[in-house]
Amino acid sequence: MSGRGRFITLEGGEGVGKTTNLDWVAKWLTTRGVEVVRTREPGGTPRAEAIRELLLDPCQSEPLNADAELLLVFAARAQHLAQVIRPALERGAWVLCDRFTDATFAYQGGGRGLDHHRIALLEGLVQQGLQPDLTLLLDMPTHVAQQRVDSRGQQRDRFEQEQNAFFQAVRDAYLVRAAQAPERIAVIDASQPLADVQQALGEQLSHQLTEWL
Ligand code: Z5A
Repeated sequence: MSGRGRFITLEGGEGVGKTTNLDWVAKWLTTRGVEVVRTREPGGTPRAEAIRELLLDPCQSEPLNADAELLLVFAARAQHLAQVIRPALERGAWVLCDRFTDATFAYQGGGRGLDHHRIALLEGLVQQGLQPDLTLLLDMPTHVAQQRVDSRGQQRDRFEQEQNAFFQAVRDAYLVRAAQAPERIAVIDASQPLADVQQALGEQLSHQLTEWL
């Protein structure tokens, strides 16, 4: 395969199975001869991972201002794009990223209630027109996803400590984005057994590959 690589993102609320399925998608692509760069947001480089720590820190002594949160997300993204995503795409590798800017519209827009136009302004500034070629949106009812997170038994980060209304607003915002960009965002029912989720992911990827190759 030659030319610019493809940029694929996995999205969805917490606990929908992004991390679990990222491995599977990476393997699916690798067995078809694609060089895959697996990464995540916020994060993906040492400095961007340091920003991630700030964003997820549940420390209650100083609340994080919503605008500061938004700017930190885009600061991490600018670094990630410069160090990892753009160089990989330019050399022809495919980038598989756990969350990207749809998460910002969902969490900072839907969840925090920030104005979408301000998010779009930062998106234009930082991304200079770069968008994912395909987004796989794992969707499921928030209370079921919460049960999955609880069953992992790990300490909850700053986002995971939010209430159900926040997660519902995030889910709604994701679904609005999917309805606005159906050619890019494929919605997958993540409440199914894992084998069925992965079958749906495989079908979506096969369909895209036929279009791209
Ligand atoms: N954030 C933001 O606010 N703005 C932004 O622009 C960006 C991010 C980019 C960190 O993300 C936080 O950053 C995120 C939003 C914010 N916070 N939240 N919430 P993250 O991706 O690291 O955090 P996360 O969404 O909480 O990831 P997660 O908890 O690791 O969930 P996941 O990756 O979607 O799920 P998983 O770990 O693969 O699966 C959860 C469990 O379910 C696990 O035990 C699996 O074995 C199980 N599982 C998975 N699939 C199934 C099926 N089909 N059936 C049954 N069980 C399953």
